[in-house]
Amino acid sequence: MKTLKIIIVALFSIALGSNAYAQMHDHSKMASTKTETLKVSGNCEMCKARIEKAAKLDGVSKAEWSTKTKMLSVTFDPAKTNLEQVGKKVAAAGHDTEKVKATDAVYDKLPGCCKYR
Ligand SMILES: [Cu+2]
Repeated sequence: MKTLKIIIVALFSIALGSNAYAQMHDHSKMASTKTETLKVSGNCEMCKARIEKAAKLDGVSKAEWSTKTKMLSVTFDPAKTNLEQVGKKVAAAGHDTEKVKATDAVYDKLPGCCKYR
């Protein structure tokens, strides 16, 4: 009976996602992620989806961009990536950041509603 309980608990943790489980129970792991913000140019919900998708590099656990403040909040593992790499990726998707600007070629391909310049 006890074994069955352990199996159920184990399956439940897998269902929750190993990352969520680790974050809830391993405080040292929580401290190893960092959340930083970066200004990213854009307009609409389509931009939001594009920016957030581009920002999700390996090591990035959360990326959220606000259409109001134009700020991208990135939660990442500093051992795996950094804000500069995220910025480069976002710029490559067509959105200017503080440090890295999108090339004209990429920018020109954005849909009309997304032209922020
Ligand atoms: Cu847009």
